[in-house]
Parts: sequence; structure tokens; C-alpha cells
Amino acid sequence: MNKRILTMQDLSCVGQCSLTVALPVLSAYGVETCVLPTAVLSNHTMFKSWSYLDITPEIPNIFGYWRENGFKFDAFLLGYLGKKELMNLAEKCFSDFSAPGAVRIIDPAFGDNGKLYGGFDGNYVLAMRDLVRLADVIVPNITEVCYMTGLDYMEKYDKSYIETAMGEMKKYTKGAIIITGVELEGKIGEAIYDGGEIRYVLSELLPKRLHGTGDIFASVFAATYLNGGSLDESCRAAGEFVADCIRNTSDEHFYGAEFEKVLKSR
Ligand code: PXL
Repeated sequence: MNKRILTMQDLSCVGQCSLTVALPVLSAYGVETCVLPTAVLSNHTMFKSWSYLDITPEIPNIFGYWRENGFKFDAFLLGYLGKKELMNLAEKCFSDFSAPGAVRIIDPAFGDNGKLYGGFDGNYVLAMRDLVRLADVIVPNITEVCYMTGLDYMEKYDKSYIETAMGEMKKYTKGAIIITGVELEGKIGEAIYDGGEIRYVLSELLPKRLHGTGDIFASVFAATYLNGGSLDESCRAAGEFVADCIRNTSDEHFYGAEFEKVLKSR
């Protein structure tokens, strides 16, 4: 039987991120994908303006019917939630709807390039830091690690900085930690810690950064991991997928990565 995952994040109607990435990618990888939209936005927040419909008040009602119908999930993928009140609901979701051995993957998804995304503040960061203690795997970028741990954000760094970041981050979770978008020795990839030595999965650094690639990474990572890949194999697969998306995105396309062609070719 296929694995069943619940992905909890916003639905941005336009913008190739969160649910409009997770749903097609996870399904294409053969994972039954259920969604819990936390908010409906006209478009993602990297555009100049956006509407925001908060779904939080409806979630307890949804949970009620899920309980009645006896739904359980083999895995969870959490991304952009939107409001700190959703952390308690995420915790409830884990406790009430986990199938035995369910895997909880959390992408903190609140910032990049040293800054928070629009609409987030320090309280959201602290609530997310509290939630990641329940994760089996977290996939923050360096910006998110810095916000959660208080480490200074740096654009250029060496391995010792990543080791410090990992050392700080592991105070907040017993899960595996995968720091994404790590640039070292002219390459880019992930730093992985699951006890023992930190491992690195690095590949070619492309001269372009696109919005939404963290969401693509998390989805391919989750799908590969659920299909039996190791942490390292899942990072490698997700990193290669993202790199292909970047290579296949035309220069005029400014608000996301054109992942569709890549997904079709897999
Ligand atoms: O890709 C992360 C993300 C998800 N959802 C929304 C966003 C962003 C990043 O800005 O705005 C609504």
C-alpha cells in the first residue's frame, strides 16, 4: 500500500510554493497526499501585495471529522504555517493522527537570506523552535537556524560556522537536522546531523537563486525518504531535483522555479 502523508502549509493561489508544489511532487512520487491548508493567500508574500484568509478557526472542526472517520497518516510534512497559533494545532495533529511509526518532517519555512518572510516576527520563530522538538527530521536553511538559535547570520562562512550552527540547533530537537542551502568550497548542498559526525551532500553551485526552491527540496526529500531512501540519498535526490529546476527556469520567470518540466521528466 502507498504511504499516506499529510502536508500542512498554506495554499498560495499563485506562486509555485507550499501546497502547489508539495501536492504535485509528493503525488508524482507515489505518495498518497492529504492536505491541511493553514491559510489561503492570493499569492505568496514575495509579490508586492497579497490577501490572507486564515483557516485556523476551521482546523478543530476538520480534526473532529478526521477523528470520526479514523484517519491516520504515515508521515507529516509541515512548511509555511503562517500564524503561531497553528503550532498547537500541529502538535494536536501529531498526537491524534499519527499511524504507528509516523515520520514528522518540519521545514520551518519562515525566512531566507538573513531575513524573515513578510508577516513573521520573533514570537513565531520561538513557537516554531518549540515545535521542532517533536520532529523526526527538520530541514531549516541557515537563516532559520540563526533566528531559532540566536547565532549571527553570515553570508560567507566555513565548516566551523556550520558546526556551531548545528551544535546550537541540536539543543532544540532530538530529530535529524538537515541544514539546507549550505555553500562551502564553491559548492552548495546540505549539512546532515543524526548523531555522530556532520555529513555533507554538496553539488554544483548554480549562479541563480529562486523563490520556492526550499519547498521543492522539502517535498522531494520527504517523498524519497518515505519511499525508503536514507537521509543522505534523499538530500542528494532533492538537491539534484532543485538544481534541475533552476537550470530549467527561464530568466523571465521571476517568482518561483519552473519545476513542472522536471517533474514530468522524472
Ligand atoms: O516558500 C515559502 C513560502 C510559502 N508560502 C508563502 C510564502 C513563502 C515565502 O515567501 O510567502 C505564502
